[in-house]
Amino acid sequence: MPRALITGITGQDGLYLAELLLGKGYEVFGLIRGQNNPKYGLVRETVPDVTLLTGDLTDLSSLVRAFGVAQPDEVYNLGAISFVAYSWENASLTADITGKGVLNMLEATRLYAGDDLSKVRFYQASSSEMFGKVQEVPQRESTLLWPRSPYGVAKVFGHYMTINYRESYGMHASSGILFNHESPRRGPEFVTRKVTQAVARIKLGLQDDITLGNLDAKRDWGFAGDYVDAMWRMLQQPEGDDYVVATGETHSIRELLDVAFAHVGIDDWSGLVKQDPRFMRPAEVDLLIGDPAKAKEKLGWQPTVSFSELVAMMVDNDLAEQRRLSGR
Ligand code: NAP
Ligand code: G4F
Repeated sequence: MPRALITGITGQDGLYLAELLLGKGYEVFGLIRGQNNPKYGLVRETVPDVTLLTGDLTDLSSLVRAFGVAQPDEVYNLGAISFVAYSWENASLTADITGKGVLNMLEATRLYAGDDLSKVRFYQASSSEMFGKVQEVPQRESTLLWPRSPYGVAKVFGHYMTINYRESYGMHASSGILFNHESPRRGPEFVTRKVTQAVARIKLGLQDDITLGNLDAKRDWGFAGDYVDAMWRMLQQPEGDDYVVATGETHSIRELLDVAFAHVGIDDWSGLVKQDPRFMRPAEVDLLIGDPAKAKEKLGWQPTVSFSELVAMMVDNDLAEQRRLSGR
């Protein structure tokens, strides 16, 4: 039975990946931080077969101990401060966790493997946010990185460290440059879930309107369940490598609003959406659209959920959740 260690088990991708690996017969270990993590119960309920180990990406000794217990064949480093807007307010913490945390994981992997680095494979959750002020359209593996946020800069550090460990030590280390991926498990701070939650609440008469920032930014949005499959496929390749994972389509926040409101029968949302500079970013990433050709060719990967299906899935989930919570 192969063994996998996942950091970020309490997050959106951690849960989908754990379900995928358990379904494939893996023994799965998840790293969880904090003395009383509020997501502990959710993880226990969603993936009861995962063994939870205490640790923090900023604490190398805790990672070394987790490796000792998990004895993993595959390591998926998904843990991070992942909310871009928050990274300006907490730039140093973001550097420590999202950036240096990757180095700690690579070092823990090397210490665990000792003389036999072939016994373990490593996945790093890199991000399309690294493309920032995009230098090429669509973005591919060779596109120059130009990050626009402390989060993006920290991800670039982790990305190049992963490549460096592959080149320096021959580690089977892969970096997935994943474009935005969403699901009913997406945190409510991200724009897709913020919109689908608000649309559901407006439809049910629980909320009057929604306040957003920049409506013109464009993102390449896919379904998280598809994207964790790409992570797994990377670690099944003979060599570590870097892959863009994306749908190849882009949509603005305005289009997201069109599709989400239309799904509940509201065609004109102009009076329901407000804008506030509070939600604007000091430096914006205006346009993301990925070219997933390499992932398609080498990994046999392709997305299975369209943009409109994804938005409908999230709105339907939020309608059900809000009905349950409100009793309406
Ligand atoms: P998420 O839902 O925000 O989950 C982040 C995870 O990181 C949580 O489990 C969180 O644990 C954990 N974490 C935070 N600080 C930690 C620390 N100091 N030590 C250990 N764990 C820590 O993110 P996601 O959407 O699942 O994304 C997974 C990864 O992919 C992240 O690295 C993200 O940056 C990257 N990524 C995401 C996307 C996307 O569109 N979703 C795209 C590209 C890359 P707590 O619950 O304890 O906070
Ligand atoms: O949903 P977002 O917060 O996601 P963002 O910044 O693209 O980051 C996500 O995707 C990255 C991959 O490219 C990941 F690496 C990262 O971890 C995260 O998962 O914002 C999307 C867009 C931005 O342009 C933002 O300015 O939506 C715009 N936006 C407009 N109003 C808003 C809002 N974003 C949020 N969160 N909240 C708003 O009210």
